[in-house]
Amino acid sequence: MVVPWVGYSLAELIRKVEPLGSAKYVSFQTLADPKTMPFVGSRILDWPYEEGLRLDEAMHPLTLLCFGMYGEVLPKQNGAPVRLVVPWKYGFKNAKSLVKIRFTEQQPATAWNKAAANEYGFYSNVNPHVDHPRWSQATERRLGEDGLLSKKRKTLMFNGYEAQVASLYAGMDLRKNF
Ligand SMILES: Nc1nc2c(c(=O)[nH]1)N[C@H]1C(S)=C(S)[C@@H](COP(=O)(O)O)O[C@H]1N2
Ligand SMILES: [Mo]
Repeated sequence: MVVPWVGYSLAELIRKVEPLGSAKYVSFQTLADPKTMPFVGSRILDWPYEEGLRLDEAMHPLTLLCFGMYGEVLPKQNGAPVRLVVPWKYGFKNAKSLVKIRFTEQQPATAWNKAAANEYGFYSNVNPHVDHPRWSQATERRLGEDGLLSKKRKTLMFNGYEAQVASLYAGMDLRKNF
């Protein structure tokens, strides 16, 4: 789904807080409030949901700290008051309702990687050439493209942002680092 997000580059915040030179990764902690988020009582995942990026991914201008969508402030279910948007990665990397951002030297834990490491890697870049173990990711349906029953289209490498982000992964084996 193509969403008109409202926000600014996370890099702007990162520059303001001046992380130590030893920082290599960014870890995102989120709210887990059982009163307003009924599923945090379930054992599907180990809540609070957490996500992580390498520092250079977090500094990329396309990585957004997001406060709204469609010109309005974020509704609660979309991650109010502030969430992450990383347009070249699978949607689950977009941690909602952030409460804490930490800089780390070691690669931080992520909720889905902890739950099923063989299915969800740290990077989670959109990649039509690397299937999820239980399904193909080579095609996708873009919601709203031509009505409710839109046809499938080929998934684009890095969700169509290859020219902007491929250099972040130069020399890396994206099958191993999925
Ligand atoms: N705080 C928080 N953020 C989260 C999650 C969550 O459980 N808690 N789930 C993730 C997953 S698995 C998905 S698929 C997307 C779903 O949100 P969307 O439908 O708005 O993209 O949010 C991601 N961000
Ligand atoms: Mo999900």
